[in-house]
Amino acid sequence: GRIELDLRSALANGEFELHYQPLHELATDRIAGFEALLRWRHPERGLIPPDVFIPIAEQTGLIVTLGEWVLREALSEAATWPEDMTVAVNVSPAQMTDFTLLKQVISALSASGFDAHRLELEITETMLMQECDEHLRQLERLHALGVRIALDDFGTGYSSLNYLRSFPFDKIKIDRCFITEISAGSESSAIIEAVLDLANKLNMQTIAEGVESEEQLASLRTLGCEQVQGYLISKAVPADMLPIERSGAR
Ligand code: G
Ligand code: G
Ligand code: MN
Ligand code: NA
Repeated sequence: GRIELDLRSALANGEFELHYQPLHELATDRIAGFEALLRWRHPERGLIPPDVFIPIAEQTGLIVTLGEWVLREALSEAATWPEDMTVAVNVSPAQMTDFTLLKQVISALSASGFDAHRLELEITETMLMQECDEHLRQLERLHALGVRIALDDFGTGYSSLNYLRSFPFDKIKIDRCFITEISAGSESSAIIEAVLDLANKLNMQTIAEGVESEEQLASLRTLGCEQVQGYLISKAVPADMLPIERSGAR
C-alpha cells in the first residue's frame, strides 16, 4: 500500500528520528537515563507519532529494519551521554523471530562501543505469548550479555505473574493507567503498592509511567517506587535538547 511505500522511503530518506524522555530516579532526584521514542518527521504532514505508523510497519514486516535503525541510532546517541545513564529501547514482537533481536543488539553494541549494561530493552507481555520457549531463550541470551530487560505496560496484559516467574526481567514499568488513579486509598494505589512489594521481593527495579502531577509524584515517593517517567518531569525531546553534559563525540 501507499503508506508502506512511504515508510520505506522515509527510512531511506532519513525522515525518522528518536526523541528521548527522562527516567527520573526518586532517591537522588537525578536522571537515570532516557527512553527512546520513535517519531516520523513527514515532509508534508509534520511530526507523526508512532501509534500511527508502527502498526503498519509491523503488518508489513518493515518494523524489523526500522527496529534495527532504532537500536543503532539510540546506542550511538547514548554513547555521548554521561556514563551512569541508561537508554531504554522499545522492541516489537516481529523483531523476536529467528533470534533477530539478539543479532541486532550484538551488532548495534559493537558498532557503537556502548556498554551492554546500560541498555534496557522494553518488552510487552503480549510479545511473550507466542513461541514462549524461543523468546525465553533469546531474552536469556541478551540478559547474559548484560542487557537489562524491562517489562513495559505492566498490568495491562495477560497472566503477568506467570511471565514474572519465567522471564529474566530486571525492571517493571507500571502502566500509566494505574498512575492516573493513584489517589490515596484508591484501588490503583493498593495495586501499585502490591506491585512494588512484589518487584522488591523479586529483585526487580520499578518505574511508574505517565506521572503528570505533583500529587502522583508524592504518592509514588511514599510508596517507594524507584523511578518515575512522565510529562511532569518532561515529555520526550529531540536528542540535541537533552538536559545533559555530553562526553564522547558523535
Ligand atoms: O511516544 P509515544 O507515547 O507516542 O509512543 C506510542 C507507542 O509507540 C508506545 O507504545 C511506544 O512503546 C511505541 N514506540 C515508540 N517508539 C518505539 C520504537 O522505537 N519501537 C517500537 N516497537 N515501539 C515504539
Ligand atoms: O508503551 P510505552 O510505555 O512505551 O509508551 C510510552 C508512551 O507514553 C509514549 O507515547 C509517551 O509519549 C507517552 N507518555 C509519556 N509520558 C506520559 C504522560 O505523562 N502522560 C501521558 N498521557 N502519556 C505519556
Ligand atoms: Mn515503553
Ligand atoms: Na508503557
